[in-house]
Amino acid sequence: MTTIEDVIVRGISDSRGDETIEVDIYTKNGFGRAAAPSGASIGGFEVRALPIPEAISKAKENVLPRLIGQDATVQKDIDALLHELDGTENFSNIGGNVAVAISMAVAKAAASSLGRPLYRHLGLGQNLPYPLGNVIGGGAHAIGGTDIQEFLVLPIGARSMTDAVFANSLVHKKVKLLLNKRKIRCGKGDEGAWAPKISNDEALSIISEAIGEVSDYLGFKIRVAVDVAATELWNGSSYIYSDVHRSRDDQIQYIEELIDQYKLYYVEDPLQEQDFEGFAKITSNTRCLICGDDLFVTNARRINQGIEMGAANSVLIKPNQIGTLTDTHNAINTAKSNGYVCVMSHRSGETTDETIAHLAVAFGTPIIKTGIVGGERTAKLNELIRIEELGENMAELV
Ligand code: 2PG
Ligand code: MG
Repeated sequence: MTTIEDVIVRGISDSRGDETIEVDIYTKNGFGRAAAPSGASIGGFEVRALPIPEAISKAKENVLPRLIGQDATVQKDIDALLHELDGTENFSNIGGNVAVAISMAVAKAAASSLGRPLYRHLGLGQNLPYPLGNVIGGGAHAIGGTDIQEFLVLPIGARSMTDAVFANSLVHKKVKLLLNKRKIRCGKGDEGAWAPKISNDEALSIISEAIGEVSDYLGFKIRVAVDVAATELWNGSSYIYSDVHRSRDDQIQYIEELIDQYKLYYVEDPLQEQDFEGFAKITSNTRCLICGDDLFVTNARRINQGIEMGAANSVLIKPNQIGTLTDTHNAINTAKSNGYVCVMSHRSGETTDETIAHLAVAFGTPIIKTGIVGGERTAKLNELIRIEELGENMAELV
């Protein structure tokens, strides 16, 4: 019943209009479909995505035939097979984009064969994650916008998924009104965040004003967060902002000032992807969540290195950074067993695939970063609203 009978791979369009991999898996009575997302600010230590035509022809020749006859419910074996067929450390042979689409599609086919929601097939059905959504942005997602890649909000006081989702939407709308009031015109970046040409401070003060008003109106707390994506600012010796160059020490001081001044709840990638010591320094001085994205790349080995050094207290989880669900789950377990807060995450190039909504619940990440507007972002948020209907509760956040 759960044996894989057919596999199809194709190229589809993502939210940037770039081609990406989609995989369909058929069992006798089940079906799973998943697509690989893609990043713009890609960590140097992520697994490698192959160009689509090459990825498809290699998959058809070497990978798909080997999946036929496998049991879709034994995820570990499927993922081990993907590693074996690839034979490299970073999926540079079959492509991390092919691997992640297959890994997720197999899990979905297994869940469908067993007549269960994906999150219950993969996990115990834990709690619903709080949505971390970007409201203003720039960096690699909107050239000409802010230097810091993402200014985000997290509705920590919401008591239901619907309240949380719409709190973020209200902040997104309110921020646009405040920008209009200041006669600042802008479009949107890759993830639907407003992309005005303003300073980081201006962005933070506009968002603070917006969350003040929206919190008062809704009666619960909303906090501010940033993803600096500092590897993108780093030129090998300094962090290059449009108005100033900051040394590593200046950058650390700047981040600490932003945390204090704007009471930031969460800072992702405040420093470039190799600076474990710098991350440890910032982490030791604050109660703010310091999250490693390019630093850890969802890789249990790098997370362990961080744990040993006290670098960060939170880990961004992107399945396509590591290539399989088994590796993703390992990364989460490693982080969680050491008290790190895991944040499931989309990529800037997305599809309407909703898998990460289920992964966040199944693997128990208390936060999910997946934008606020745009069909490829709301696909995940709306799936979480549907999961809530099945009786799951919001996660605990302090
Ligand atoms: C990030 C992500 C998602 P990208 O840096 O966290 O917001 O961006 O997918 O471009 O790496
Ligand atoms: Mg990031």
